[in-house]
Amino acid sequence: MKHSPLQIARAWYMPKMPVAFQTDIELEEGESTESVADQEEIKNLFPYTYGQPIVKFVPGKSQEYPKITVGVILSGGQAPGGHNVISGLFDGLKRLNPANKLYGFIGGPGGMVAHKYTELTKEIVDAYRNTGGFDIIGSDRTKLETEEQFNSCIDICKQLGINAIVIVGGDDSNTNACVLAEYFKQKITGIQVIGCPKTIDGDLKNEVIETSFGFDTACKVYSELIGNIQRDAASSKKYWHFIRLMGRSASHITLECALMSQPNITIISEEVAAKHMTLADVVDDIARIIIDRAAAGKNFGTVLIPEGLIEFIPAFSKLIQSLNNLLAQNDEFSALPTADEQREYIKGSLNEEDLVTFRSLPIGIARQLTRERDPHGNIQVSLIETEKLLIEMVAKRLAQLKAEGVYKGSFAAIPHFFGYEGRCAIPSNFDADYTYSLGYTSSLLIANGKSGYMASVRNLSEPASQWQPIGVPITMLMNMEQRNGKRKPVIRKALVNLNDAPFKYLEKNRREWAANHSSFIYPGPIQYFGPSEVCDQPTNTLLLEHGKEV
Ligand code: FBP
Repeated sequence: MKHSPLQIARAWYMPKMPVAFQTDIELEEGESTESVADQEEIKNLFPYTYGQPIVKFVPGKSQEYPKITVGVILSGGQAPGGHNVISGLFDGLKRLNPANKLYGFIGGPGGMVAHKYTELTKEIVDAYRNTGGFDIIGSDRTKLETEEQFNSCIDICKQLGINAIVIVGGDDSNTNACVLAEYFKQKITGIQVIGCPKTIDGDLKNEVIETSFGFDTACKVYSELIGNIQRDAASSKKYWHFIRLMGRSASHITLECALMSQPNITIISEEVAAKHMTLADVVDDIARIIIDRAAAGKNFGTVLIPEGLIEFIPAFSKLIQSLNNLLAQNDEFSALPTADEQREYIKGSLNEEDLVTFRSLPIGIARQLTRERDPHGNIQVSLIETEKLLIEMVAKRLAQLKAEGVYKGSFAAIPHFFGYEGRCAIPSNFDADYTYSLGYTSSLLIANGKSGYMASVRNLSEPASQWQPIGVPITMLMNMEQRNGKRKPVIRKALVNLNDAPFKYLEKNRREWAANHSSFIYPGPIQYFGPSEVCDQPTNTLLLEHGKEV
């Protein structure tokens, strides 16, 4: 197979590691923990894994570790660095005991249930070091929730002699990990389960997990593209670019890309919700900036839009909730043969308020809202073309204002959606290093008998040598939420906090960025080799959250 020069060079990259891994270690246990909310309910649902302590790695005596066999699963959407979790896990296991074995389940949690697996040998792992994608074993979004599924997982573990499973995933997948760990303990199987925080969305973070992997690389890829578009806009001076960015619910990606590229307009869903804005308010805000810029002779610019925006506008979030409840396992709806019949069915089932909101949407967008939910009950926001909706509404508003003599400019807009472009990029040095350490940490948690834990690495705004690996009990991150029309235990998603430094930085600077395109930043492509200040910088979000300058 032919490889690019960068692929060849990257294969030899040695991820930087925390010094903590250079010595023999032992675990130090902290106090017992509580879940972030709904403590009694979570405790009752997870009696075997609730309340475990956070664990730290401290220097210890050299030990002999018995042979173990581990199975790894990549779960959910792709995120740069997944392959390095596997290489870190593989190397960690082999360092503990060269006889240790690693299996990969093919095609995500669904592959484990269906007993599809492959042994991950050195040859296979070496071919994927520092590469993007999840193609080494693939992924899916199967939700593990039935006893039949759990027992099928136990069967395959017994068949392969697997002592522990590592689930690499986002909030839903690590909820899977927690549920599985609980079941395995309850059934006294001895099989351990460890999770790893993955998602480009950046919303799997909290006091003990500083960021999810993939966020760094994905934001850098999108910011490069935004920067290129901004230079094009500033050169031709004739287009407004409406750029929707992935990230499902939370606007972390949009915020980070704004900090990196300084666009004219940045919409943050969490702010829209906090200010109880309607869609018309959002449109008015955009139109106001377009009008001001037009008055200064600038009929061009950039608008960043988080893909989850619509869910944060109160009327739409209500509508989506009603649709979620209406469409959950609704065979009658699914059996309707045409889109028109489905639309009529929905119109006939919604209450008056939701119906007004539903009718206010262009038919195409309304249809996108009724598309099938993912197996975890999430609406598939990546399929909702909010950028086109906003262009249409802003154009209408500007036409009205032109008729009133308020607006004298010209408006030509181009829609963009950046999501899949960044999910499988070659991981940045940060993600390559971070994920390798997460895999390595997982091997140590397993060797020390832990289950129902997530691997975490802290102090990430410092050089990798100073990073601090820890183990975080997953029940600590959980609360109860409404999913598929039912109350379920899930890991709490971290939305953008409007009081935190990253948003405050945007808030302080956005007026100037709106008016002045000389504040555009052109981040350029990710650099993999070169000076550390060019190659190893973490995201602005991480730096600001740690009180650093950007
Ligand atoms: P994960 O949370 O599973 O990592 O997925 C994140 C994400 O990339 C979202 O940003 C996006 O909305 C969604 O996946 C798209 O899902 P799909 O890959 O199924 O189209």
